[in-house]
Amino acid sequence: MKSYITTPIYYVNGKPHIGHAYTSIVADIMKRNREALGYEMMLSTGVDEHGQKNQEAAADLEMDVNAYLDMRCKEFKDVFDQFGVSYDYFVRTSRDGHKTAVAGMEQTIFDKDLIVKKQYTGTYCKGCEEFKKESDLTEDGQCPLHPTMKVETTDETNYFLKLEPFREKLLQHIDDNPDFVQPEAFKNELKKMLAEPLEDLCISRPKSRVTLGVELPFDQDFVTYVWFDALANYLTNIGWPENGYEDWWAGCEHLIGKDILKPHGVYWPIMLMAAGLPLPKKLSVHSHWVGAGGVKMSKSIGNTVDPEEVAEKVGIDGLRWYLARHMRADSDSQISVDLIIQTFNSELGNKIGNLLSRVAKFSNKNFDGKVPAPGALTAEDEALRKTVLDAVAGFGAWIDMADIPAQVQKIVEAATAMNEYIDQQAPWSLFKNEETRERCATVLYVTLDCQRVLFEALRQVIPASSGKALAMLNAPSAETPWKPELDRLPGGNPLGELGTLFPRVQ
Ligand code: ME8
Repeated sequence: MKSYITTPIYYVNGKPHIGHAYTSIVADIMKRNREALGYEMMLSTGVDEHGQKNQEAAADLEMDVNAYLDMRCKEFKDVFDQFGVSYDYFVRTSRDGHKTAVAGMEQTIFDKDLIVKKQYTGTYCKGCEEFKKESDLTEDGQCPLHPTMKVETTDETNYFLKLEPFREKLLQHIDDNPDFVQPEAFKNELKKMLAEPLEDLCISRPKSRVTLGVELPFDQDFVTYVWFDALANYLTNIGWPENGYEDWWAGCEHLIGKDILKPHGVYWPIMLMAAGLPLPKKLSVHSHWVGAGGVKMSKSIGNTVDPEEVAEKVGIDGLRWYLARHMRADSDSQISVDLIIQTFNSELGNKIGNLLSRVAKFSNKNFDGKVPAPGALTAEDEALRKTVLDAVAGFGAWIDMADIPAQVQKIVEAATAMNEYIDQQAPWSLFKNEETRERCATVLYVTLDCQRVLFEALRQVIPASSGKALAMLNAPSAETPWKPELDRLPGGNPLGELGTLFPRVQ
């Protein structure tokens, strides 16, 4: 079974920020989840190197455009590598094979008379890299998504793709395939976009304005509109138009933020239909991160969250944890360095890491460096074991993007239950008397084995720390396909080298 997950390819007109890190980290969590189920996986992420914004960003720094693209591309790649994004393919749209394939797709559509040349007068937003209708703009005539970038007036001849002939067919596809766009709120938004007749989509830019792009195969005075070129990455990454891409494509899921629902939900499916190609399996849409108090993140307010700065404080997994845990499915979620640190200390530090340290260190000291061997189990032991097994069950099954926070929440609840169990059972007191020492060993064993189960599941979310925790427990390697099971930590087994998993951050 094959599953192909894609992230958006990000504009390189600035440094990578928390939003970019988010979609790629979530994609990585989903890849690890499916790998644990035994799927053969492909994950693509990368950068969108064409278009006017990137071209102007290079000019602003007075840099050669190729040197600029190389520099930014490396910054994005470094962030994804640092945060453990296990991509199989890093996209650069400047790649020759990609450009040839894009031109091929355009020629196919052109030959079907679905592309027309005409004059256009109107407004253009560089932020969106899109022509705007008056109804798309705010009262003072600006783009609501890019209020600080002034929209420009253009009067140009360009090439346009006809969208309207495909609108009904696309609506039908959405209705016939209930999982095609998720969550429901975004599906409804998309259906609203498709409720009215669609205007033709401008798919070219004159070279007099934009040079950074793929030349049109049928008119060398133009480059391809950056969105047409960028969307095609999803196919060119897996080798299209050569054979061999089909199985990956059949299992393709695009992850995107809500800001780019229209290009992915309207333009891309119609481009594919126009080219005579099948549609991807699924479009999973997430909301946005905003600053504390619900304020949009901006450099001038000073409420942006720099992934590298956060990683210096709470580590890679501290950030991965917050991102996995706190994104809400269909409304914006708050993020700030303080919120990340608070969550790190209270959940990873106090609830999860501390318990492992306390129990493993106590076992190490009093049971000869070994996992204590258990005696008979009580009802309380069985109750905890069932709670933990139920809590991690979701990680042994397919997790949709929108369901990740709820699954992580269950892990927190299981960790709370483990802390309560330890407080009630008080193995430290049980150890003091000879006659309760066996009971002490059982309590420690139950806790350590439950922690093994918990960290086996958490490999999907915080892989590096979970690997360390499992090494401290000296747990046998988990099998693939993975399913949560009790009693795989042998009693009497030596413990590994112990340490502090999540050192407290002030
Ligand atoms: O749109 N919260 O690139 P882009 C969550 N090149 N996610 C966020 C976010 C936030 N505050 N800000 C950005 C482009 N993102 C095109 C894409 S794809 C064929 C071409 C994430 O650099 C989210 O995934 O503007 C969003 O959709 C994407 O970055 C936009 O990245």
